[in-house]
Amino acid sequence: MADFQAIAEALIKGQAPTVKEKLQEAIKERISAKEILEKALIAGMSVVGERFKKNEIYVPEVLIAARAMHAGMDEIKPLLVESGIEPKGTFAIGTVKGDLHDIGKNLVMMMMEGAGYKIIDLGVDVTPEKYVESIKEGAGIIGMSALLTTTMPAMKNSIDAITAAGVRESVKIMVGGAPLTQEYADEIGADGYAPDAATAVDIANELII
Ligand code: B1M
Repeated sequence: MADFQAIAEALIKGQAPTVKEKLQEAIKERISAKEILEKALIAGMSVVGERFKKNEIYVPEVLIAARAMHAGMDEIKPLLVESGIEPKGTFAIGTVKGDLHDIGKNLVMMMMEGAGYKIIDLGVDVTPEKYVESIKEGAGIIGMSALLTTTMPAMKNSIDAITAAGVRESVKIMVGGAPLTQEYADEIGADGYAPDAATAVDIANELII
């Protein structure tokens, strides 16, 4: 019988080879990819998110856990595709125009992937047009990250471009990054703000209901 708890624990500790090995065993036992995803990988990543939120672990540990999660995802992705399991939603994320900081953006991306979202990584220095294109490609939630006070206004420009393109109603917009606040998010017309990567998952889950 597959030990989901042991897989989740190996993921939390960032033990990628163990995660891989245990997943291969679970697959041999014909456990469904959906069950593995939910009970082992997502369960493990949500513990990582909670611990990160409480400052019990830091960026390096999260990155190592995310690497273990990716190793696990590689094993089950073909099965997920075969079984036609729909992702929770499509999340396109990028650091706004003029801004090259991507460590926080990548953490948010990994947590969202770990929570069952399909990811479109727009990268850094993302123009308003690129966000608009991602909505046309199926993104239901847009994530914008900014680390510089000088690039925060690019978030408003991007939201304005999305509105001008006539697609604002078909998407939810979440913003974050060290200089951001809930007040600023409200002021520029974002739907959600998250101070950290784990909260970003909670907010996204609320936004897609
Ligand atoms: Co830069 N940098 N940097 N930098 N850099 C800061 C941000 C700065 C505070 C340093 C300082 O002066 N004390 C300062 C900004 C000052 C300001 O605007 N008020 C600064 C500056 C000025 C600059 C340059 C202008 C420096 C120069 O060239 N003169 C330049 C700008 C380049 C550009 O972007 N155009 C620059 C360049 C760089 C490096 C390239 C050297 C490097 C980036 C490497 C990279 O990202 N690949 C860098 C770094 C590393 C930093 C610091 C040291 C660390 C940032 C970081 O990665 N934090 C930073 C100082 C600091 O914070 N101590 C600094 C860790 C990361 C996990 O946190 O990104 O906040 P963070 O993400 C968090 C949350 O904010 C949230 O979740 C994450 C995880 O919990 N979050 C979201 C982030 N995005 C989210 C999106 C969401 C939700 C939550 O929804 C979509």
